[in-house]
Amino acid sequence: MSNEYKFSVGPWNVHEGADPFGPPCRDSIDNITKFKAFKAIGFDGIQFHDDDVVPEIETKSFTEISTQAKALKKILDDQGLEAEFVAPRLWEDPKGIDGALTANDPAIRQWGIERTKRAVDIGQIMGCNMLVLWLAREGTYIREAKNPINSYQLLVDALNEVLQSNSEVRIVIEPKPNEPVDLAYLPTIGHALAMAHQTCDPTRVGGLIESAHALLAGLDPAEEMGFALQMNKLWGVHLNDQNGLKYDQDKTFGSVNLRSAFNQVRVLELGQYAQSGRYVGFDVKAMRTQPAAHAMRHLENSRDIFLQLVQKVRTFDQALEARCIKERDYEMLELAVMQHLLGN
Ligand code: XLS
Ligand code: MG
Repeated sequence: MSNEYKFSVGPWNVHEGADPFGPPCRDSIDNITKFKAFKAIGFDGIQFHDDDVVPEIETKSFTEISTQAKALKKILDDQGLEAEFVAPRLWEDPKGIDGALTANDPAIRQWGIERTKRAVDIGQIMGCNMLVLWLAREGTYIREAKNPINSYQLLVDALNEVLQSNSEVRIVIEPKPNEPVDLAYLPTIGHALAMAHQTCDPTRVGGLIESAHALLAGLDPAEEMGFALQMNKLWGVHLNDQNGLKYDQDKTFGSVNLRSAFNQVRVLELGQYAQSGRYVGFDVKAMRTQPAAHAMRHLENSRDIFLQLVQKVRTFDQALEARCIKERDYEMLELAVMQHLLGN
């Protein structure tokens, strides 16, 4: 059991800079070039969507899909990398416009389940049993569009079908309260883990917490992580930062709120997350203004800030902390944290 952390990142974290108001502003970089760069800056795990592994997956047969997945697995092996998880990108296909697993049309729901099972198959070929479900469009723009009781039942049914289809798979729910939809189902880790307990095998369903998603729900990411850690259900993290209640910004970890970042690292240390062998994932994006030559700095910087904060947590004066807590002198404790972060 090592207390060293290992890090993961997804190919979508290096992107061309398009946003809802403007086109791409940087050239595309092929995945193999990205993987080499990730490895060089200290990342050993790669997060995948199914169509990151197999582009245009909807047009391909299972034989083509497995051939491409095997080829990519070989590339990862050669570079000393591994796949952390595979997630079905149900939200980009036109069929999933109103959600997939909770769509009102049963044929779409069936498509969503089949595609999710296919993502499990891809994961198996890639050597990972983690299936991440970010339920992007499972929710509504207006409440009257769906029956929430029904929708939550449909989600339980879908999770059960996936669990029953493969005895190895571990489903990892990544909650987010909104965006793209106005209101998403399973907005917090509490919702996700409550649902996990309703499935046919709760031991195989856990959660992944993204800092910005917790912030968008008005919650404290570190405390959300603590909730999941208490249940042994924190199976992944997507560390990043977020400046207020805006669009999902995926900013460099710690770049908005250093104290909150410190507390996220602190809770991971308290919960012995490094010893669990799970990856510290980042879900960060370069700013659109960033020239191509520096469009990977957000990854390097996030990892660097994380590691510096690990040292901050490990060197915080424990005796002083214990004394402040005993005397209930939380002003002193707060000042000590601030001074430590300021380097004094
Ligand atoms: C989007 C999500 C997504 C997941 C993987 O907001 O964070 O990137 O991490 O599907
Ligand atoms: Mg994420």
